[in-house]
Amino acid sequence: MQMKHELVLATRNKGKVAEVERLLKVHAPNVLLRSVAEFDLADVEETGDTFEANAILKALTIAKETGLPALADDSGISIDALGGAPGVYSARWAGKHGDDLANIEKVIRELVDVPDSKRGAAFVCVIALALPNGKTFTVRGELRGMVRHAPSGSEGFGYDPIFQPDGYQITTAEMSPEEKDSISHRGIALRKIAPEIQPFLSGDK
Ligand code: ITT
Repeated sequence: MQMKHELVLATRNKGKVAEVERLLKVHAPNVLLRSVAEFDLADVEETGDTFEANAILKALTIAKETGLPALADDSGISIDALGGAPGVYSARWAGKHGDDLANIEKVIRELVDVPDSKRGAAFVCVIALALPNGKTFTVRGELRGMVRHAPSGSEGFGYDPIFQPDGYQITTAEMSPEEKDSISHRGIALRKIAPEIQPFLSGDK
């Protein structure tokens, strides 16, 4: 039997954890995922101004602190009419980190006068792998869509209730988890990185 590679999932967001676990179980079955919650570590401060910088910062900090390889996700929504904001500030857009309802309300208010033709947006996800020795690797996934005027649906997390992907009439919060995975920014990034994990961990890449 092949040995499983241990990998610490360096995210505390429960919505993301569920999606990453679901996708890696299918696309990287040889990886034994451990949670950052198993270790007594402080939160990593996200000081970068790009998704790539923050994903690397999170993965590298956790890899160094645990002595194990780590995988981190930095993600968010980039809204055309807001010049790409909230971007890396998506989790704390309304002030308090991770207050999904307040974040949604703030975006709805900011776009109140913006017509449908100008409500384009993208969900962006950068996944980083890091080793305790400093080696890193990143991939990016994006999903284009538009911002709805009002929330709809109760699946998913974050901005899902107001995000309608291109080609759909429903929000990502109205999709089954499997349907969201099949098109999402995180699904795209994880399917890209899955085949790279084993070579990366065993030093072949
Ligand atoms: P970790 O840093 O612990 O991974 P976090 O929630 O702080 O968790 P980020 O800084 O990457 O993570 O912020 C991501 C935010 O972007 C998240 O809180 C949501 O508001 C939003 N977001 C990311 N992916 C999303 C998705 O699939 N659906 C809806 N909103 C999403």
